[in-house]
This record gives sequence, structure tokens and C-alpha cells, in this order.
Amino acid sequence: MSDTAVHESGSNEVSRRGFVRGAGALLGAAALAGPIAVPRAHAAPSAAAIPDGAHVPALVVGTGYGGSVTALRLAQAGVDVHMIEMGMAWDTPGSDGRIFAGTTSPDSRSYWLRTRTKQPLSNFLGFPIDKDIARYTGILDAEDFSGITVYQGRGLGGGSLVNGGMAVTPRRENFGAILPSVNAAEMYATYYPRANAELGVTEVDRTWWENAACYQYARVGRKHAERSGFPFVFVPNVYDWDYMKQEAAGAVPKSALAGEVLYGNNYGKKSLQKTYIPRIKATGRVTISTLHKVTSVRPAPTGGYTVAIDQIDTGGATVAGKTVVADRVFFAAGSVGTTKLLVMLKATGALPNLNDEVGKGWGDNGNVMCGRANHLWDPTGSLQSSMPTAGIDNWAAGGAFAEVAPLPTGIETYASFYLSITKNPNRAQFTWNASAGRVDLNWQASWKQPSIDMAKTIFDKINAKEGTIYRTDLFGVYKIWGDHLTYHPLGGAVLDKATDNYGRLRGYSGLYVTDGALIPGNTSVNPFVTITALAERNIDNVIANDL
Ligand code: FAE
Repeated sequence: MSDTAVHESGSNEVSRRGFVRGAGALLGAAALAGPIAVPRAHAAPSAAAIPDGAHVPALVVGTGYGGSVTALRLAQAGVDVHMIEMGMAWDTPGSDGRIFAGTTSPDSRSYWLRTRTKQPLSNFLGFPIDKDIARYTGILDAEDFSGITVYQGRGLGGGSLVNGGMAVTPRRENFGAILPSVNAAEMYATYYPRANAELGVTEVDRTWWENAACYQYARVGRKHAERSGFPFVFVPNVYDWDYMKQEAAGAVPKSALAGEVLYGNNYGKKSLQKTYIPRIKATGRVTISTLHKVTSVRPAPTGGYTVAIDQIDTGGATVAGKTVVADRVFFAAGSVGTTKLLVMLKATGALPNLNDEVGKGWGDNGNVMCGRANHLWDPTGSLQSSMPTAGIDNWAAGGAFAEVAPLPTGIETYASFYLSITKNPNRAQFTWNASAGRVDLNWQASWKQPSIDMAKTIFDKINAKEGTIYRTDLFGVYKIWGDHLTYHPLGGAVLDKATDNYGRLRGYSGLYVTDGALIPGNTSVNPFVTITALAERNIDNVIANDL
């Protein structure tokens, strides 16, 4: 056996052993037992939960990016607003002293009304790592449709509670394909800068990054990208870098450096709970009802809209039904939440005048994941910050932008891991399934193939150059691609189609869409900065013309 062959098979063997240990770390002791004891976050009822029979000037459904922008600007314009959020407030520690569960030790706080975890990275060495948990209104929803699982944040702050904080403004030359009816000059001069400032977006200190142990995986990613001739780009994030430096120095409790992300960050990440939401509360004009779910919106006989709301408990059971009247309703329940509501309301006769574009134009932002097995001499580090800082940009040539992602197992895995955003052309439609009483999505599992092909334009080349191979143990038994999911649902009530060019729903005055449902399926990069900037643009127009 040649030297090289020894190294190559050695590398894989060490990797395999590493992953066995990693699986143990991820599984923890709880994997051996049944559902674990539950250090639940305390779920006090909202201090100012909306009363049955209330009449409000503006009701915002959902508290993610679109909803938070909308509530803040309406309140600043002098409008009283009520925000309705189906998830929890996430403001009170559980019995373990922490608000959020760790990534490697998921518990009931981690999943929305599931009795078993559904981890995006489901396997190690082919072994499934999911485990039983108690059913609870946890933070991450893995919502299953026939061909795809859509991950979404649940709670005050929506997706900002669970996301990786990557705050990326698309390249200007790509904007025309993302939102063709929107004035790009205005977005890049006014609304992207406004969104970035409000969200607290900054770039990592590159001098620190070059030597930080927790970004060794990213430096390996850079080396491999550059050796294959791909542009490696730093991307901004909303994490507090000074806090991360203190984590690395051991001076403060660890969050990103403890691998926290999917189930919430206890420290350091500037989610909406640290940016828009305190500003919303400071206006004194906004009340927020958590553990409240909007189930219906229909024209009220006296003008405005009758909104039906279920108040739920932490087991998901309805404890009270409320009916309120709102002069205006802003749908900000996320691409899936908003579209499901609108499709159901049109089909069941509550809002029959919505147009036929409702439900159409849904995409997965071309998400696909993969890992590569590195050589022994290319360790990616046992300490990995959960906040990505960089990506490989092959959008123009190959239709893929690959985030160099962490694999924060706490052990050396010799693996490089990537979440690619690709120019996947497929778009799905939501429809009402009357017999089942639910909204279906017609996404097909095979529609991910273009994404895989585009991601391969990067990783086949890197593997050939480095003499490395794909990991096959992360998503099943001998399965290379994480092609069963998306983190980035977009579309379903597309701007200038289901709505006018500013999010006013066609067919009804006083109804608006303000979230990711407006964006037709792809943003070429991670989406929340674009969702925020578009919401800022639209609400400016609504305040100027409708109020
Ligand atoms: P969203 O933030 O989903 O907020 C909708 C809210 O409405 C949620 O809080 C729901 O609980 C609530 N809701 C839904 N239905 C109802 C109802 N009927 N009644 C009351 N409330 C309701 O919407 N994006 C990036 O740009 N960078 C990243 O690094 C990144 N990483 C991600 C990692 C993960 C694991 C996930 C899941 C997502 C990630 N994203 C990332 C995507 C990003 O979080 C997402 O695009 C935005 O959160 C979508 O914002 P919206 O305002 O559309």
C-alpha cells in the first residue's frame, strides 16, 4: 500500500472513529433512556394577552422579521398594534437555569410539538441519532410536507431564535432575478442599509479570525476553496463578536462556542429579541400575545376583519378561543405560515376574492447540505463556532453559494460541512386538501437534483483537487446529500402577483403580507436581510399611503 493510500484510508478511519465518539457526545446519556426529564422554559401567559372581543387598529400575525419591522414602524407612526405569536416568549429560564437547550442535548424545548427529535443532521456513521422527547411548544418546527421538511423558528422572534445569524445582502447584479418588480437602487441605497443597521449586522474581526481555534474549520474551507480557484467570501453575521472573543478567552458563559444555534442561543446572538423587539416594546403602543395562534380572518360586518385566535397551552391544546376585530391585518407568519392561512381562507370561503396567485411560487432557496472527509493532516478543529463567517461563491459560474458551516460536535471529525444555496428553478404550490382538512405542498423530492448538480460544481472539483471524498454517513446509510429539507422557505404569496408591489393582498383592502412569502423562492444568499429590507420598504409605502 502506498503512503498516500495509507493516509487516505487512515484519514477515513480516524474520521469514522471520531464520528462514533461524536455520536456519543451528541446523543448523550439521554440516548440510552426514554424521554428525558424536561427542564422546560417557564411559559407564563402573555402579560397583555389580547382579550376576547377586542377591537384593534392593526393586528400582526407572527413575530419574525417581517412582523417585527411592520409592528415597529406602525407603532412609530402612531398606530396601536397587537402582535399574535403561536410560539412561546422565550424570556424565562427553565429549571436548568437556561432558556434554550444545547445543540448536542436537545430536550422538549427543542422541538415544536414533537415526541421525537428530527435533527437536520440525522445520522452519524449511518446510525440515527434522534431520540424521544416530551411533546412541548418548543423552538424549532420541523414541518413535514410530502417531499420536503421545512425547518422554522417558533416563538417571539420567529426564525431569528434558531438561525445561524448569517446576514447576507445579495450581490446587486443578482437582485433583478430575486425581486424583479422592486427598485434596486432604492433597496441598496436605503432599505438594505436600514435593515443591516437595525439588525446589528457586522463582520468578524479578521485578525482575530485568522488565529481563533474556533474558526479553524473555516480556514480549512478557505484553503480548499482557493486551491480550487473558487472565490471565498467573508459574510457578515448578527453575533456579538466581542462576546465571542470573551467566550474564547473563557471569561463568559459559552454560547456560539458551546455549539448553540438550532435550539436557540443563550448568549451572544442578536436575535430579534435584542434588536427590533425591545424597540417595539419601547414605543408603548404594541402588545404581544404569545401562545396564541390565528386560525381565521374574514371581513367583519362592521368593516375591518374578524380574526379568530386559539390560545394554546404548552402541550399544544387549545385553552381558549377568541374573536377580535382588526381594522388591518398584516400576515407575517412566515412563508409557510402565511401561505397556509391564505390558501385555506380562500378555499373555505372566508376570503374568496384572494387571487389565484395565492399558494404559488414557493421555493426552498435551493438548500442542499453535504460533508467532505478531509485528510489526517487537515483537521477542522474540535472547537467550532456555531456562527458561520464565510462562503464559497460560485453563483455566477455554477449556480451555488456554499456556506462553510460548522459541525460543532466537540470532537475532531476531520470533516468539512457545507450548506449550499443554489439557483434551483423548481417552484411548488400550496393547495387546500378538503378531505384531509389541511394545506398540502406539491414539492417533489426529485426536485432537489438541480441543487445537487450545482453544489457538485464546487465540491466535485475540491474533492478532485484535494484527493478527498464526500461523507456518506451524515444523512442516512451511504447518503451523501442532505436533500430532504430547507431552512429557507420563500414565496407562496408573491409580491406583485398575489399582492400589489408593496404587499397589499389583491382582492381586499386592509390585508397585507409582510414576510418571506413575498419573495419568489430564492434570494441567492441567506434570506433574512432581504426579508427585513423588503418589509422596511413596503411598510414605508403603506404608512405614507394607507393610514
Ligand atoms: P419567521 O421568522 O418564520 O416568523 C414567522 C412567525 O410567525 C413565527 O414565529 C411563527 O411561530 C409565527 N406564526 C406562524 N403561523 C402563525 C399563526 N397562525 N398564528 C400566530 N403566529 C404564527 O418569518 N436566514 C439567514 O438569512 N441567515 C441564516 O444564517 C439562517 N439560518 C437559519 C437556520 C435555521 C435552522 C433556520 C430554521 C432558518 C435559518 N434562516 C437563516 C432563515 C430565516 O430564519 C428565515 O428566512 C426568517 O426567519 C423568515 O422570516 P419571516 O419574517 O418570513
